[in-house]
Amino acid sequence: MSDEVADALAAERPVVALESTIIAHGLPRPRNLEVALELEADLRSAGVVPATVGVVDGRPVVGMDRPALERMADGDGVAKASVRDLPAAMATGADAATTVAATAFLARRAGVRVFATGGLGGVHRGASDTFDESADLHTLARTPITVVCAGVKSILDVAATLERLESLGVTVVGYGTGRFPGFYLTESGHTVDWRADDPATVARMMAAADDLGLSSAIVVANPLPPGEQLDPALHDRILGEALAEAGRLDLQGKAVTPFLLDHFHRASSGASLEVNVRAVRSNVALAGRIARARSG
Ligand code: PSU
Ligand code: MN
Repeated sequence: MSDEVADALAAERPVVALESTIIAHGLPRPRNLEVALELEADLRSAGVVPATVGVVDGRPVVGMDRPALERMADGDGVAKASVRDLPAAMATGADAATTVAATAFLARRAGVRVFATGGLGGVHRGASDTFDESADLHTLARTPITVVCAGVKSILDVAATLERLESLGVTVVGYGTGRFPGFYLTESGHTVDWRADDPATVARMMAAADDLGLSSAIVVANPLPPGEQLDPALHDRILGEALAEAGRLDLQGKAVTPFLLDHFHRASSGASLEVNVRAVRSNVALAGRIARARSG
């Protein structure tokens, strides 16, 4: 843990965890480093300590410094680490960017209770044949942390992902909406059972989960306003092409998600990239308000 994060946690000041896979494998260079720094600056100006998580030279870090962020953003040899990859990355002294799963796990171990990202991993389309289901889901089932996201990535099977979140006992709450957001899109076409309209309500949900001794996460699904989403017709066209291309290349394992996101960013001439960045920034801002409501 960085001193800044350790001090903030000891004094019960608000801290928000950020993941590094989005930096290393989700966004193109050089925008990725700019975004990583912007997110940290946004939190600091809201009076919240950022804790970007990753593995540097085999050491899990909660609260990466600027040189570490630069390594995540520039390094060609940066692995993508879910929880199962952590022991191997540590033992071999690797640099590794952490996914939602690995970030949630490490952040929680350090005592950080609020985490912001873009979109969760989930059940991929065709998963009944491929079994491709993100480890994010299983980790959230056993990690008591609040994750603010714009839903799950729209490249996934959203309906199946929501079913799995239900089976796995993960609390799902719409922020200011009863509709589940669609990452690049304001809504996914699915509903949620619970909503919160202010950060204090989310903070009370966290306290209730703690009182119950639940070991699962709370997912706060925060939609982009309709005026800021990707054009839905463009979205659907690119998605069809991206999935077809991934099928032709016979991609597997952890390469699938970065390929689809990169295809989106290129095929939309950067429009999806800007939407992705807007969603992450909005989620980070909300996570900061939730962290403050908890400690205030
Ligand atoms: N959200 C984004 N961009 C990303 C991701 C999420 O806006 O790149 C990353 C997260 O780190 C998430 C990962 O955990 O994609 C999911 O990968 P997989 O489907 O291989 O589990
Ligand atoms: Mn996968």
